[in-house]
Amino acid sequence: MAERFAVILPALNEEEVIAATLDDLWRAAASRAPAGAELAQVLVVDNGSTDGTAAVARTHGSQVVPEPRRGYGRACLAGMAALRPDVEIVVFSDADGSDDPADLPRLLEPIERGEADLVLGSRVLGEREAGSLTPHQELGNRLATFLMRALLGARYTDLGPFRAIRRDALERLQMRDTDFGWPTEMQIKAAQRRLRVREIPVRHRRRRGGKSKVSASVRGSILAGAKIIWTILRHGLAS
Ligand SMILES: Nc1nc2c(ncn2[C@@H]2O[C@H](COP(=O)(O)OP(=O)(O)OP(=O)(O)O)[C@@H](O)[C@H]2O)c(=O)[nH]1
Ligand SMILES: [Mg+2]
Repeated sequence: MAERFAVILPALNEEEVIAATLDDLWRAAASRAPAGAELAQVLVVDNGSTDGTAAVARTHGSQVVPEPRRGYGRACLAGMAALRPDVEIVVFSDADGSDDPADLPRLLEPIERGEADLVLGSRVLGEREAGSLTPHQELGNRLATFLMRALLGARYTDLGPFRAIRRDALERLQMRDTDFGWPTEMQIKAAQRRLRVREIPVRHRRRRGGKSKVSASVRGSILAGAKIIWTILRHGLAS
């Protein structure tokens, strides 16, 4: 019997784009080869949105998980807590349409073939729409991946949000970060615990609408960047 996968999308005020994001996701899942894992659950974690994100998400085939305490990592943890017992693979994706669900098959295949526990979508290796990553995001990414290699011996090209992981492996990582250190923490722990990790190129687009919460604001970028660097240093110093 085919394995089942779930997609967790943390969302903060994404009313304008969430419908298109979810429609694209279901379409991509429906056009997959029948032998592949089956999309069993789409979880939009509503992180205290003040717009109609939750209502729109509900009418576009997703289950809405409320998590009023803000934070990207908290939203991911809340999504994990709502996974159905039969789900064996978990995909994380942004809610703003930046990740292309057409890349889902390539993200899932190494796990389905039993060759990887964690598959990371790399925006750096993939094709990027002009402006999808700001210059300071690209620079921050380069610094963060350099530090991860220098301090922890972990070789990555990116810290992107689009990724698939075996559920049992994810639970073994005992994720803790409550905000934008979440993807970094996952990658560091995956390397330390010797998960079978693979990076694959993914397409990355500009958000399809709505407002940026992170990269377009100086404050958001500095806070997220500082948290990422701190997460690397903390694990680097402890190891
Ligand atoms: N749960 C949660 N999600 C958030 C928060 N801030 C942003 N998000 C979501 O996390 C994803 C990434 O946020 P974005 O605002 O797209 O950040 P970005 O990708 O750096 O910037 P742009 O795409 O350029 O706007 C989106 O799905 C947001 O809805 C937050 O505080 N909590
Ligand atoms: Mg975005």
